[in-house]
Amino acid sequence: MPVSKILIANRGEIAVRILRACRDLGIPAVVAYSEADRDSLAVKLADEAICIGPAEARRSYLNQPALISAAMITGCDAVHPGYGFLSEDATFAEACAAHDLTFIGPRPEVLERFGSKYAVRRMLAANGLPTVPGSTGIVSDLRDALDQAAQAGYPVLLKPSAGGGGRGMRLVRSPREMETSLPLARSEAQAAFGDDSIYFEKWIEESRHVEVQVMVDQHGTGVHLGERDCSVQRRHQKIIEEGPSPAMDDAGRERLRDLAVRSVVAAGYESAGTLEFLLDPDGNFYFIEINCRIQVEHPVTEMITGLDLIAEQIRIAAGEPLSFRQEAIRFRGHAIEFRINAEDPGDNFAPQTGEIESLQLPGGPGVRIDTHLYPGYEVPPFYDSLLGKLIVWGEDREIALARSRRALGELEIVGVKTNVPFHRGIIDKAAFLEARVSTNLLDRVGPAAFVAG
Ligand code: MV4
Repeated sequence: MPVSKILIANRGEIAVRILRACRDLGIPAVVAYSEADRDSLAVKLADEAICIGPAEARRSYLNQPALISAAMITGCDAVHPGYGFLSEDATFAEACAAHDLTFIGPRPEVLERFGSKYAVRRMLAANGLPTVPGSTGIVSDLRDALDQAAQAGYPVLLKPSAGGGGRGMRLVRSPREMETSLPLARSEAQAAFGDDSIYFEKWIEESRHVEVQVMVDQHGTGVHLGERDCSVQRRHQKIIEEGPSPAMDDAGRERLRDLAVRSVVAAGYESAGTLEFLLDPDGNFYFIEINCRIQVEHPVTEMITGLDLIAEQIRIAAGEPLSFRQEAIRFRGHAIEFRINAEDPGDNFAPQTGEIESLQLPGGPGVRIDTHLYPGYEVPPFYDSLLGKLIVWGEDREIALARSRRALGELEIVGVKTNVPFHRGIIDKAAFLEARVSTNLLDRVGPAAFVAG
């Protein structure tokens, strides 16, 4: 479990964020980069960097032998996978362990156990978490699916057990739709995840997406760090996240946070993790899935707690006990995160690439920017479109919103189209201001649009 030098096996803003945590902890770090990221900010800021392969992620950031060799060549004893890529890959965590490298995340056997969405749902339900009514297991065949859906009642949402984040889900409104959708969902799941196991849940109307951040050490002590509300999404991509949830009262919040941490500790989870819930209009919450990694939106939690989640995640992987107790965590104010993407809101959010000609970042009280951009940086076409995050804090939601307006006004990225104008629009929409955002894709886009993506 030693952690005395860390290989950062990721790119973009999260590579920079991890590097900063390493600096603050006094731990040397090595940035692993693809040929396309040679001129990246993480490489520029790093003490040491090593090329792990060509641009294509399969051959670099997903190339396990290349990453393990890079760690060994540079004398690292730990690997931080960031989010995405290999961050929840039990095989990679196992390969790290086999080479005496500490994987900064849950230990491989824990990742393995939390890898099946359906199994996790059952395990956490057994530990006291409310889940959405639905199939009692993986559906075996069409007959079984029809029988179980008739029991649960339509509409239902088919979910691949090996998937995550909404990928491959399908809405089914009738037995006839089940007949066509189940085989399609199966073959999609097989193609996308190499596993065609499908389960289903009743569709929750007008739900919000609320998630609880937890931290559990290897000695079985866990804390929650509050919840985030991620109800502003587009094609299952979160766009704006905030905390605390503006849709919950203090009693509901307390119950959710407490149940979440108690159930994962009982189930043997460890490291940083996030439990996702749907919140219905009556204030009922239902567990849907767990993310076994640090998430894009972790700064929301850092802003309202004043803690460094990456540093804590590293300490946990090193076998240290949690550095704070639940009672010592003070929640203060409200934070909102805006994901800044290289995409054109005027062209159906098509991904953009090109050179950042100039960059003007906002500042002042309550404003944090996590980005890998610099003037002259070339946004490569090979990866996701996240350019960075603007995170704004205020004593309450009103103040945070006012500061967000100010900060979004100051932010200017020239050279590549971004979704900044879209954020400026959203922030003044009544639905967002009054926290009435929810999804009812059933009415809004229909089932045809509700497929992988
Ligand atoms: C649901 C749902 C309604 N009913 N599950 C899961 C992953 C996430 N990206 C979206 N997920 C949903 N799961 C049941 N049983 C609706 C969604 C959903 C959603 C939820 C909250 C906020 C925005 C959303 C956008 C699309 C789908």
